Amino acid sequence: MSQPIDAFELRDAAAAQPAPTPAQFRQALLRHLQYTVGKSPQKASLFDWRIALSHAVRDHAVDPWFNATRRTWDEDRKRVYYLSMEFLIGRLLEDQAINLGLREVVVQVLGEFGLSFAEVAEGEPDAALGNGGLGRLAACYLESMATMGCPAYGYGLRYEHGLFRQHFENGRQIETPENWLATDNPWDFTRPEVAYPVGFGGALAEHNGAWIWSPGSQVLASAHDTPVVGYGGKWANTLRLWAAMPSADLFDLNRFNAGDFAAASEPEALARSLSRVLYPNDTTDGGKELRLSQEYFLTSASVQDILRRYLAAHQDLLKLPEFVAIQMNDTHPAIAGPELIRLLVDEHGVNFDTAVQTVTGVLGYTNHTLLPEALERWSVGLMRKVLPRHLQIIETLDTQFIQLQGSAPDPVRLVSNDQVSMGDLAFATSHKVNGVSALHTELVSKDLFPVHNELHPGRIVNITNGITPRRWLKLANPSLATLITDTIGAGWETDLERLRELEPYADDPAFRDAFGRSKRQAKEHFTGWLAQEHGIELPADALFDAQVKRLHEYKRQLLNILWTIAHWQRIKRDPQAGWAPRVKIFGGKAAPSYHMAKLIIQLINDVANVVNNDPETSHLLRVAYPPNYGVSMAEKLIPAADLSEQISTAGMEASGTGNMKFALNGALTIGTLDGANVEIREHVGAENFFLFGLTTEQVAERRAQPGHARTALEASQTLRDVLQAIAEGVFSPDDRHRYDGLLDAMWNSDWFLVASDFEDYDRAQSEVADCYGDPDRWQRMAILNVARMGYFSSDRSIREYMSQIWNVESAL
Ligand code: 9GP
Repeated sequence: MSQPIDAFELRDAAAAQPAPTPAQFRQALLRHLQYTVGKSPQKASLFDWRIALSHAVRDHAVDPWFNATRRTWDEDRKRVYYLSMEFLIGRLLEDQAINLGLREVVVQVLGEFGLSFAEVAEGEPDAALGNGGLGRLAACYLESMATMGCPAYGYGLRYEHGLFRQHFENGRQIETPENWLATDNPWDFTRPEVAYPVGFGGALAEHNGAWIWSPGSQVLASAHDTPVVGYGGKWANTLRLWAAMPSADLFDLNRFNAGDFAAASEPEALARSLSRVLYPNDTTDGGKELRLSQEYFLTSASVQDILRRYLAAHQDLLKLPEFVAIQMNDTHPAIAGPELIRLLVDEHGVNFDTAVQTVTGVLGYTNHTLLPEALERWSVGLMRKVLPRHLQIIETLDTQFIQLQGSAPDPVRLVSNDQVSMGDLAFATSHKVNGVSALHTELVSKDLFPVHNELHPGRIVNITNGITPRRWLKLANPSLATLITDTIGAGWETDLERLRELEPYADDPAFRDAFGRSKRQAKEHFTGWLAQEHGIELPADALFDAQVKRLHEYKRQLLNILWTIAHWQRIKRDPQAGWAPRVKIFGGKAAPSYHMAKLIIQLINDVANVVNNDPETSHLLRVAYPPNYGVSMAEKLIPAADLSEQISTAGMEASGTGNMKFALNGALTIGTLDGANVEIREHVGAENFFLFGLTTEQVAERRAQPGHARTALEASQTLRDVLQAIAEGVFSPDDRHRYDGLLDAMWNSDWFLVASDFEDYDRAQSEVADCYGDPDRWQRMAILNVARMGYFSSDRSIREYMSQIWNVESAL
């Protein structure tokens, strides 16, 4: 008989594991190629090599993962649970290799087979389980939590189809399904034994004063785990994604045998639909019932898992806040409050008020937006249909909240106008609520939750977003990362404030040259990829001026493209005026139902078509809009940029994180006083930032002025000329009226104040051009940007979450 394996044996073995030699790694790689993939090196495709390599790398993640899990149990540590409908993970292979200290050995061993790491890694699908900033932030935070030894789980949904793929037809955005799981996902550990039933609908009954909910239908949540390894490989956490499965065998074999194939599979397909697609919209909620059901599915499965883990080591549910911190990433998982209360009250017999107090001690809520359309509200009717018991709990919380407001004549309600306000609910059930930049947090306190704030002073805190320097500098920009390490030594990867040591080098001509060369390398890397992948040729010696992010009117890609037209008109008027060659780079997707955003995409492509084919100007101005912007494109594009466009209407961008990635990679920002731009400018220095535009207060005042759009347009001949050209069909000769709606909005409403900010933006762009004409000055400013961006590491953000919200300590 074989001996049972002792977990401690495993742990000790893990602790002892040294870094592999090239020979050992080569052997492991070949073993996986042969025994996992079933191929010989002679016959292996790039796909085969990637799968074998991923497994060889993944093997090294398992020991730290076991270790961290076991230590957390042994030491009975508090755990953080990050609940998010989105994790925009991107590719994992190179990221894991870097964090495990394997990149060099991988490069060497692949080289022995005539392969480059880049070409092997390029085949990995982008795990696009998110829309934009919110999802990418969740991915950066997972990586930082692992790096900092914060025991944590990320909980999300394992969407079969991540964010749609974008391509352009005649300049118009076309969406097709994304299929990241179509081939093997080597990072996935399937856990069929971890499955929870999640109920929907049904009926409520009272029995001896207690409520009993009998759901009308059930779906199983089945767990898939990915280890998330921190930098240095000292700690690893788990990203647990739930896949929806039918709770019973719903496949109707008799119907199938009778030839009714579609009907036979229908019930099963319906159950699986909960984790079928990511909603392609980061501002409004579509397909309301399915979206609410998805949110509950994620939340219920995660909360059941959390309680199961807690109860395996503890008995007293009232001590939950000592061992469990749950962070709600936006309102999407805000049903966590009522769900936890339901479980404590209905299934564990805890008194309602005690349950509320306990739950509030556990939950934290991050607000990521002030846009009313993005603050979720569910109709009472829908809530009653899908989650009747939760609605009942919310109504009780609402009554208590009204009482708390005493004799207020018009109290804030969690339920009003037949709608449940998920923001107010999330606030009421959390012990801390945070905004994501200093300005945003101020607006959250003042404009969004003033009454809550007065009732619970101190509950609102600010935690400015951050980005992981491992992915966004070390991985994405090897030429700059190497220069930094050669100059100040290693260690900045986990202590980003050390970049300050670069400051004196801003005045060192040799360093400035080297810095310029590293930018040039990044540009060549990007343009090479762009030419190969998209057939877009760009001159690497031009100023790369980039705006990449979701398409939204408040982000004002329109302002950017209108200015581009003005710039083109000026060059045409005076081609010999000494213009610095510029490339305007756009990237980003519009929600499929967002008509105006899609029209702006078309305008950008129409302008590109005219400008790029104008023989008089094309050597001085180009417009590039590579389709299907995502994490992997960002990794190539951001290091190549000289200028970062962060030009949202003030008060509308909660934080932004792209702004941080660009500045960390030495792009200068042209931006408004919005979101984290404000703090970036403070850190890098006002003299190293191109500021323009109305402030938040001025935006409110301007909007209140009747006819402000027309007034602003009348004051700007430049902008009128631009609009005139659009109206004449210069960019849409096949359809002169294509942009009538857009022009009408510019003249008559202009909610996003494009016209009001145009002249000042134009002034700031002239400053950019002047400055770019003085390479020493530009380089100096860019170096100082890099040197002063240490604050924006996601490690700093996570440290603040740990101390100010989660009350949890590092295990390292
Ligand atoms: O729009 C915000 C963006 O400004 C922020 O950087 C990001 C992460 O905090 O969240 C975005 N919000 C959403 O995607 C939806 O609330």
